[in-house]
Amino acid sequence: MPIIGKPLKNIPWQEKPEGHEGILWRHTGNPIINWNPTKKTARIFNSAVMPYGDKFVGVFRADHKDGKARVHLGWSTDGLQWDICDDEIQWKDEQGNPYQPNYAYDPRLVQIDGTYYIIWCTDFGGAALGLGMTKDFKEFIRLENPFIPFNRNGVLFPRKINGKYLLLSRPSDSGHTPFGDIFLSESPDLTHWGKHRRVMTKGGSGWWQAVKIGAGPIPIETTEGWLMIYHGVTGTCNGFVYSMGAAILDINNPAKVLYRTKDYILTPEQPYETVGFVPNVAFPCAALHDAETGRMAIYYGAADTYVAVAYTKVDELLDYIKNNSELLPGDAEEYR
Ligand code: BMA
Repeated sequence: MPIIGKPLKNIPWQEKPEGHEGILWRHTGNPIINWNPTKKTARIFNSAVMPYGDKFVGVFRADHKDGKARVHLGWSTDGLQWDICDDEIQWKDEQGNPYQPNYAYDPRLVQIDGTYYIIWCTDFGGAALGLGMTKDFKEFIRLENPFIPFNRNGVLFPRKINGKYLLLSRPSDSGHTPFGDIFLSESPDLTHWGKHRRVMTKGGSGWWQAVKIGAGPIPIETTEGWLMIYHGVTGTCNGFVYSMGAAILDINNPAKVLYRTKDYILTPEQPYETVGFVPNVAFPCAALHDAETGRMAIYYGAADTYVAVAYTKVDELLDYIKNNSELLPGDAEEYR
């Protein structure tokens, strides 16, 4: 099995339905989180989960009933039924003073060398990346913002590569951003960032990713390279449509994309993806994976309203990406 990592015996899982043609298949109980999931929250979507002991922990994007996004903690024994705190995560700064972001959305969650890091989109005179850490999911410490505005979709690699932390991001504008490529930056200490590289560009023959692309779940280490699920956006008369694609990045230099899917691997089709607060959005932020069986459960926000899950097998997905790949002229441009 190609995943370089740990077994996850209790990964949520359903077998591929008979006759199903896509490389991903949806959980039959979707959506797993519905409208008004807690007292204070109107919608929970675009959220990150990971294993924690024999349970699962999640950092959830929760839009409150005042309309503003915040991040909340949640727990689950099966990865599907979630007990989500009604209050947002309480942060302290590095001096121990209370700190709350004005807004916080689209979190990603990763463990590196025994510490858990959360990256979200924060208000820093406009949309920028916020970064924080916790050792125990009880005390949360906010760290320096990695970059100046405007930027979104910060995704850390789950281990240092050549002694450096690596961070994918999508530089943007302060609004709904009609452009966007995936960039990689490195840091010796999670504070000072540089050696920026453009990994992947929007466009190509894939119209579904014509406007912008952004990294999704934490990349998964495999024998073929880093498996990266990402979102690709196109513009229609009715606004943006967010689909999912997948790529394989070089294991020692993830600035170099080796393969990426020409077609989307999932696009909004189901009612919970096509109808909601923002229709036609499938926005992946996390993926659980089991190194023993190759099973993978992708968590995605649907229509800016719900949390949904889709399944695949990593060996089959890697083969699919390799056999259905189209690299674009701008991909890994600064590397070449
Ligand atoms: C993006 C982000 C996401 C959201 C998407 C669709 O700019 O704000 O949180 O899912 O738009 O509305």
